[in-house]
Amino acid sequence: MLLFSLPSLLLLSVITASCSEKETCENAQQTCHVVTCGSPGTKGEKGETGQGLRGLQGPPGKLGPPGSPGLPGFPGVKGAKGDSGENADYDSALATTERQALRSELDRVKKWLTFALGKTAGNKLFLTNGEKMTFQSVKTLCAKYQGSVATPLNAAENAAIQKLTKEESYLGITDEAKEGHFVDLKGRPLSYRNWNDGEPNDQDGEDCTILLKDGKWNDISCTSNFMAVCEFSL
Ligand code: MMA
Ligand code: CA
Ligand code: CA
Repeated sequence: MLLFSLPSLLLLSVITASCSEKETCENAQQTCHVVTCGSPGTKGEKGETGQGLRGLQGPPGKLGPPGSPGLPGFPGVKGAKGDSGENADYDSALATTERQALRSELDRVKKWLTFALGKTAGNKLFLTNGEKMTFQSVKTLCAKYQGSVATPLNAAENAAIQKLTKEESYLGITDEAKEGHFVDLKGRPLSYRNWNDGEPNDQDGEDCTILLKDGKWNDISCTSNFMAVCEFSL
């Protein structure tokens, strides 16, 4: 039996192919007018109970024992300086006592240094490193230690330098600036002199001064090597 003519069959197959299989029957009806809705079939019987043995999750367990303490933290930032306190006079008196104690200790150390290594005259300390060198090197050496080249201002200072070393030593006295006009290293004219007989003679252009072993002075070449002696105020 032939239910549809051939052109009708072709049209129906085109219309049904344009409708998605996932659409509900009602949705399909809105767009596909040829589709009609059938009544739902009867529901199948419920399946057998599964074989699963797993029970429900139990309650949380008891709290564990406490852990060991962590490492110490970093130190905090330093606090602001406190106020001067209730008794600033006491603090000041304490500071004075400490200053006096330091002064006393410093004096003791200076005495040890002088006893072992130096010679003094008035408030001057004369020291040597025991090396012979040019005049320029002596100036540089003494400046490095915040002293200056030994320059006797009187017989006592002259004797102190003489006793410090058995060698001939440079003095801080020259006529480099003006020939025949001997001055100290600050350019001041001499108030004390102890030239040897016949000196200064500027032999071959001598512009520096040395202390001879007998304490007398001689002018000498500044590039010759003599003992380095420096002076320091006490
Ligand atoms: C002599 C004497 C000095 C001079 C030195 C140079 C030893 O003393 O003439 O005046 O400075 O020689 O070496
Ligand atoms: Ca000279
Ligand atoms: Ca000379």
